[in-house]
Amino acid sequence: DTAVYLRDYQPFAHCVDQVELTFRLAPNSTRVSARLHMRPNPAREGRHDLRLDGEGLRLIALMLDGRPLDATPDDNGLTIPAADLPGGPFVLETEVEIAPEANTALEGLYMSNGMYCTQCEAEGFRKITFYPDRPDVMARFRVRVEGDAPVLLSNGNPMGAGPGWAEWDDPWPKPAYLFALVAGDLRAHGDTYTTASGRQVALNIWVRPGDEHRCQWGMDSIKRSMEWDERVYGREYDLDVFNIVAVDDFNMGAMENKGLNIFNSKCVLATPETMTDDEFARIEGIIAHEYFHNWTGNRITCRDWFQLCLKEGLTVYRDQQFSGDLRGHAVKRIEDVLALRARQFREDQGPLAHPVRPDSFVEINNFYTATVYEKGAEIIGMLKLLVGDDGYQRALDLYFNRHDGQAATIEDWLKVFEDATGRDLSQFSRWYFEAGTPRVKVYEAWSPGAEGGVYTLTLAQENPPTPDQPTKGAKVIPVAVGLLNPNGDEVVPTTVLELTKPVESFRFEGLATRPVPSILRGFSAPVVLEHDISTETRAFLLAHDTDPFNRWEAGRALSKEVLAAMVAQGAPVSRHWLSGLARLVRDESLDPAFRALAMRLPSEDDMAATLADAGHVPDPAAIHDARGRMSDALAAELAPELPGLREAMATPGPFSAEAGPAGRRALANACLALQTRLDGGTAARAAFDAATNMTDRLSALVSLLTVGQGRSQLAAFEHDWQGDRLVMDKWFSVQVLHALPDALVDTVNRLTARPDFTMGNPNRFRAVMGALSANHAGFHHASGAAYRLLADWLIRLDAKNPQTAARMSTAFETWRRYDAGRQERIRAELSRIAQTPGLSRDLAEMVGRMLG
Ligand code: BAL
Ligand code: ZN
Repeated sequence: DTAVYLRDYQPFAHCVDQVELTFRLAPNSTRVSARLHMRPNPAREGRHDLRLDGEGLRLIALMLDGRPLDATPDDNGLTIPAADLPGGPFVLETEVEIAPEANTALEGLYMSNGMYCTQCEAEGFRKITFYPDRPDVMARFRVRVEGDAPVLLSNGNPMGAGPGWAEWDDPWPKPAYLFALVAGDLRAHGDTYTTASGRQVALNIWVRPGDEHRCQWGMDSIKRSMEWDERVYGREYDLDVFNIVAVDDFNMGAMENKGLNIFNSKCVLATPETMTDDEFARIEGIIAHEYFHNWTGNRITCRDWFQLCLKEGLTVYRDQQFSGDLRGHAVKRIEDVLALRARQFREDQGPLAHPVRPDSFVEINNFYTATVYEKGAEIIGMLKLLVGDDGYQRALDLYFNRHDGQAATIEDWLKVFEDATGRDLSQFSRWYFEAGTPRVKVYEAWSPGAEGGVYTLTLAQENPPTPDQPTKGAKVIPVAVGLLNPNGDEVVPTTVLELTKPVESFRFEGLATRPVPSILRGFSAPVVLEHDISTETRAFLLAHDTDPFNRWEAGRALSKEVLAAMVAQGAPVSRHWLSGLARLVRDESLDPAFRALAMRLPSEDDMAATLADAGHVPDPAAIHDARGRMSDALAAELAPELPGLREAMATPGPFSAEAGPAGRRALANACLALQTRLDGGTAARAAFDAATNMTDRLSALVSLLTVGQGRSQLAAFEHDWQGDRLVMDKWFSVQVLHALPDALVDTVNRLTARPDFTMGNPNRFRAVMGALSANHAGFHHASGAAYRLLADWLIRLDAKNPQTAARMSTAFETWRRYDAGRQERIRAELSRIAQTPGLSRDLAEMVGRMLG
């Protein structure tokens, strides 16, 4: 058993007070010298061996208090016996050699386009030097970088630089996973920010020469994030410089290294011509996320990796609040819930389900999941609802005061809320420790009376079994409810009901007429709501609900019901749905972004999940066809208005990526997609030619591809952008995503045969292989050819980059939803992967869990 267990946690036997690192950079022979100022940890009695982590390091020299020491590393590190250590403080010095150019896993120190960069979370620092690579060991780092690159960066404040060298000092103790180093021919887009207390901070976004003009939006986003965190959470920045570097080859979106955030270039570089509105919004959110980590993650970090949600759930929650404040809460909430259901509910429903705070893992990289991040954020939203805005603020102030400079746990986090608000959170804590999506069933009763009627809402919760957790206790579920009268007026405004028992009833008295309930407003808890209501009632809520989330949700539920009936019973497109949705799309009093979201039909994967949940075996081809017919029907319903609506949504003047104009473009382009189903592509071709920004250009292209057209536009797009990696990722991706099911495998094979397809760049790999599995009907083609193709590529990638291969294997996590033939084909591919000689621990753990 190679698993690590939470129950085995012990503090590290030694403390590291100060680290001095010197890097002499060379692509194949970088020398790293480390001086660790250490002492025994008073929290651990007795004398202990010193165990340092280390992987792939060639040990050149080892000294203790200035004297050479003889010790031989094993595969995972180096042990210095207690007998060799003095009883008090000591200095351990090591020198190792590493080869950044040979590092294709993109973990530790590696090279990307001739530039040195690092990724240390979670356990990459051990690939740089021998060190206690665990988050509860926090130390001050001083770093000297020597190399022939013009720019040499590390964490903290600059202490001096000259030709071929630079020194950095980080005054804030930090765990090794926050270490960073970047060296290369970089150019800065610079600015400054003055904090509330008057600290002048130099801001820089470092990019490859030629990319300087793509940094303005990122810089604006940094300043907005800094101002927001001061205003909303009272948190200021704490160094003299804040650096961001854009890197092309990166496994994640971005990384919050102290004072030196490293970003996947896709998540920071933006111009109107190269990035879509969705990407602009995402960049703003990710910059905020990494910046907010400075307090929630860096100043207060995690005791061990089981506590990952402590920093990630909270930081996602904070970036969601930020984006909601800047871009509108209703639309942001809908987008977040769409993502939560598409990724986290899907995870909870399959073999990879795990608690927000897991209690064991084989490879921690496999736990950077939607459950830890997004469900982790949902839990914080629920806590805030339960303790109120004031209680939340008091708890957060206490958290920062009590735990600043510490490596904390979820127990510490909950205790802060208990101490600040007096609330007992022992039952609530189940949200962290138990996997699975609770289901809440709704029953209604109405008794009229002379003094006014009584309406009773009965809520029953179920907590379904998940791997290793067959039974669970009742959760504390905040259910936000409002009541409407038959005219659509709100008679009971939003009230938060606290469901704590398996079944509970809530009474509303003095009502003149039987109300229509609007339940789980704002998606107040991450649960599946089961409420048998008529199509008419859903249409009523779609027309009248005063809660914008639930108004959208009513339309969504209706769309799913209609689509399910079309797939399962061959039913026609419902008139109720068509007229209700069309009315909403026409309603000029509503935010265009909201109308565009309402027009978006449930994804094919979402429909497969919904059908499986209702006890059907989903047929991917039938879902694809029915969804197409639904779009055709909506297009026909709105046909006369589509051109006018698009015109009304025009955004003249200079481009702005703010929420207002982006929402107008979203609605215009949703209309264009429908128009293309009616006019043979005339409008989309014209829109493609006329487009002055990537949002409009790509939308026109996708509209054409969706109806089997767009060849010449693809060629034009390639001609214009062939030298631009980030834009070409989109070109690769849309062809795969919108390939007809029968043509998917050929499309992928054609694209992967091109010289500009490479496994070395995770963005390019994901652009093709991520789209392969996201093309639901094509991926689940009955032949199983797409399953085989993805498995082949995952096996190939695993040999170079296990982390990305393992993450992309989740394409198979839904396999038990489908029919016996598809199940057998996927199982065969998973088994084939599992039996591959030399498979990484990362991918082995994932396929092992999926096979169950
Ligand atoms: N800590 C890994 C990247 C992120 O969540 O910000
Ligand atoms: Zn994060």
